[in-house]
Amino acid sequence: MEGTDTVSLNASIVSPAGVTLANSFKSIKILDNDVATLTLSGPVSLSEGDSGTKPATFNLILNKATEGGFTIDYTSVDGTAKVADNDYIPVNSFLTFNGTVNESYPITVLVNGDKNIEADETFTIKLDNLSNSFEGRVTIPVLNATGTITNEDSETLTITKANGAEGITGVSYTFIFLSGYTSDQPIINNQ
Ligand SMILES: [Ca+2]
Ligand SMILES: [Ca+2]
Ligand SMILES: [Ca+2]
Ligand SMILES: [Ca+2]
Repeated sequence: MEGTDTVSLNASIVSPAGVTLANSFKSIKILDNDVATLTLSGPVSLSEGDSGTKPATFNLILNKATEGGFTIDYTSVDGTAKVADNDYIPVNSFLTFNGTVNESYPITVLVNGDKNIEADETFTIKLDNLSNSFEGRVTIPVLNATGTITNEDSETLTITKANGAEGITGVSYTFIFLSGYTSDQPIINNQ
């Protein structure tokens, strides 16, 4: 795939004598009708883990060669997964394509493991600011893809009587998770 080419014609009449061209320079544009597609892979789903990080990898693939390179920006956006909740490490950068066929680059988001009892949570990778669309002939059918962090944390709530002896009114209880688990939702006790 290439840009629009302009070809110049320099024509003149050799015979018969006395015939001239009104305009000996003509240029014609050769419109390139090839189209190339940038495809963002996804959605991605992965199990969260309890510690460290795990990569959630999206790939951006160019299916045809372009005449010249270009860049495109990408960023992560909170959904129910939140950077502020340490669910994942945000990304905000760009990829540089040279313009070769089947050129592909990964976009990797590191998901933080934790022992927080949560719902399955999502974030989104968004593409923006294609630096050269080659007059609209590089297309991006899907501009964003979802990452789902599957929560695998669960724990039994342990209830311990805190102040002891039988017959005492106003007994209090302690509710704890063993093994260092936490919950990002309030624990509702109907008793
Ligand atoms: Ca976990
Ligand atoms: Ca969370
Ligand atoms: Ca989490
Ligand atoms: Ca969790």
